[in-house]
Amino acid sequence: MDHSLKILGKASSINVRKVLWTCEELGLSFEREDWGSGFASTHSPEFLRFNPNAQVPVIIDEAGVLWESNTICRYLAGKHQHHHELLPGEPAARARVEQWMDWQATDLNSSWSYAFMALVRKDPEYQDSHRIEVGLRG
Ligand SMILES: N[C@@H](CCC(=O)N[C@@H](CS)C(=O)NCC(=O)O)C(=O)O
Repeated sequence: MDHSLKILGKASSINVRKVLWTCEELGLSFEREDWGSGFASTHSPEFLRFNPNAQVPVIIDEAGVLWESNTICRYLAGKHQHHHELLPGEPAARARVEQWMDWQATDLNSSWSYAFMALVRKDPEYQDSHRIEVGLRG
């Protein structure tokens, strides 16, 4: 089995899951290491070398290091385009894929992430009750 693709990031992260889902759709094999809160720290010098934003996912392959989940998904889909149509080349069809990816990463994510960090991750830095309430309303 070819393990030339390495994914850095815990599987419970939604942003890592996007990459795992893309790999599944494309039939790609990979190695994955657990990084992120609860696992190896993304603030360690070792990780910051890969992504100075201290966030997962990161991938490493023969082309180098890449971070930012949607960019990684587009890259993998584009690279393996010869047998899949995850990312169409035709502009209008491609735009319809990308509009959902951009909407998720901007509008959707920002509407619920504060409440998620407070109530699910229980992060002490996310304790503003008004912002939690707004997040729950959506
Ligand atoms: N815009 C980034 C966001 C990445 C992100 O928010 N990752 C979170 C996990 S979902 C993270 O790394 N948090 C820090 C940690 O878990 O230590 C992307 O889409 O890749």
